[in-house]
Amino acid sequence: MAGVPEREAIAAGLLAENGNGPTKTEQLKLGSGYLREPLASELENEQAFFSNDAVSLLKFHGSYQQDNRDHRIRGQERDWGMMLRLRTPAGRVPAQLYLALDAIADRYGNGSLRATTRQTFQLHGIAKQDLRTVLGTIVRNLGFSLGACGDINRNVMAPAAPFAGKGYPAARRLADEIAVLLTARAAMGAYLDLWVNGEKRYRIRSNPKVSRAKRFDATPVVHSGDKWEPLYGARYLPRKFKVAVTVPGDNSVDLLTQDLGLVVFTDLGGRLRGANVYVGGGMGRTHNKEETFARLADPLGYVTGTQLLDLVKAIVAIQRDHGDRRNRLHARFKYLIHDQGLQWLREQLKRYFNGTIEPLRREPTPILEDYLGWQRQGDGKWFVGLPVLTGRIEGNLKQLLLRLVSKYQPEIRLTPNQDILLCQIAANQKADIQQQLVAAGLADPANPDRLARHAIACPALPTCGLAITESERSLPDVLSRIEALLRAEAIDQTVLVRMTGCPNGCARPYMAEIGLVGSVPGCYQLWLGGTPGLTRLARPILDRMPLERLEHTLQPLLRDWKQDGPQHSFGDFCSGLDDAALLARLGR
Ligand code: SRM
Ligand code: SF4
Repeated sequence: MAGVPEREAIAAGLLAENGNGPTKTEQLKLGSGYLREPLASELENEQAFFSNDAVSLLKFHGSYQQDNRDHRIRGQERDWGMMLRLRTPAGRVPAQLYLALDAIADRYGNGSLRATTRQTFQLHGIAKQDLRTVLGTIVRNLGFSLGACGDINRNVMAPAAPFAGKGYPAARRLADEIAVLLTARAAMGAYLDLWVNGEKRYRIRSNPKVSRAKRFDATPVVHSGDKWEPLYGARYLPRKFKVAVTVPGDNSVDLLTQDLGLVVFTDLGGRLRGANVYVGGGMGRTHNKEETFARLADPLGYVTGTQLLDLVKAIVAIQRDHGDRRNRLHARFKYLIHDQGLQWLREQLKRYFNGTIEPLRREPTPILEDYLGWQRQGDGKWFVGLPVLTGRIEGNLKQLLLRLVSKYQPEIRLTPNQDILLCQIAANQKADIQQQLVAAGLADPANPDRLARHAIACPALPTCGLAITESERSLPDVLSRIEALLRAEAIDQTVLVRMTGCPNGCARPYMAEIGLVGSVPGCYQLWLGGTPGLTRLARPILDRMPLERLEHTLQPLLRDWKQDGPQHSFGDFCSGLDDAALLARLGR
């Protein structure tokens, strides 16, 4: 969106005219009958694509209209295909759903599945006329996509590992409860009508822990005033909203990048006692617009378990009422917190939240846990974490997973690192599964290549309409080139690399030790200085590094790091240098 002229921004629904009144997008949401029209009508027509208005609503249902950018030919109709994103709290995908997705990808999609950075699956390349069949099949096979995209709460993240202890079950349960709590009520009706002919039995199964009262009742100020959509109201949120839950010390969910992050504390019996609450993180930015920026969440305090769902609702309601609805580039919760401050939020919470915010509890140093390889769940069962570079499941890997999931019906859990865990494996199934992994070339899933282990990349070209550069397709080559540099300098440590095709930050590159962010075709902004545990923002050091100069640029800096000794991670070494010192150490 860099340099979008104001009139185009207004037409695209990003900005309100003259900075006043509702944007086109806000008007559209309000007049859509809780996210139905014009989508419902356009599903009936013969066109291969939706209008812009229908596309805006389609997002809330979990789908984006895209075209294959490799196939664009000036003057010719685009090669349209819908992207479909699921909503799978804590990354949990039942075997039945996985098998349905595998078949859909082959029959209706581009033949691949893609694990996302928020722990769900995306499918690409679905024709508009197949969308109803595909979404219907997903819903009938325990899947769900309402709220996977759109101005609403997104997929709730939580550690993917199926551990039976150490607070993990409580974190997963809380993530499920928040997902139910923040499901749009009236939009659910539209969703079922559009995709499964209104069959109410497919309504999201309410977690018994989230009572009807908790979900639908609210103090007057938390209630939107709309009786059909009590929490969100008919305009939903000003922008997307992202929540993650974790346990102390496990930062697999990249907690500080979330609008709302919760670190749960449990008693010896594993029961939820409360959570440390973090607010106002976010990655998205736009090149050359300094008023947009990546931001780390601030610690708010500790809230006891019985009050947590009320706090979550209160924070969502504050963003609903006070978030910027006139400028979508400034509409995320992080800007509200940045502009108004934490003290303002505390004052608001006195009205919206009938509970107490205590001082933060101590937490151990966060680690990016990845759960790769074979591990015990702690309940007699096993799970195996399989590394999947960039989350793309196709070819041999797809066939292997199809065989294993068909035979053993494991529960699948996706990690925020785009890896896949096969869970609930009985001890007597382990040897056969391991044999199949060996046959497929995955003999040692616990030890992938060191850079590939934690590197992630967004899809970018050819599907993403916002991509400026390659990302997913270039990452393997970029990693081999950095690996060659590390070897040449005899460096034993690893480096956290993340890559995106534009500044929106879908692979959270601003937390990486080396972040590559597409800036103009063939060139990347170079961000340096994040930490292996995802606790500090990196800094932009170069604006347009041609990718072919990657080695030339990084080699002197890596050599200086090596000389500095192994006591610092690469991110800490870079963070200890000011911009001028860093620039002086880059090959130019
Ligand atoms: Fe994202 C938009 C892909 C996680 C920030 N993101 C998009 C779209 C839908 C492009 C579009 O609007 O046309 C991309 C579709 C590409 C494709 O072809 O599939 C897209 N985002 C993804 C995924 C698939 C990347 C991945 O490698 O897995 C991730 C899906 C997550 C999910 O399962 O829900 C994905 N996106 C993220 C994250 C990371 C996260 O949520 O933890 C971020 C940064 C965190 C944040 O929100 O601040 C992120 N995506 C964005 C933004 C910038 C938002 C902002 O505040 O400015 C956009 C653009 C927008 O919303 O206008 C965007
Ligand atoms: Fe597309 Fe940019 Fe997100 Fe990559 S970071 S998927 S290029 S919006």
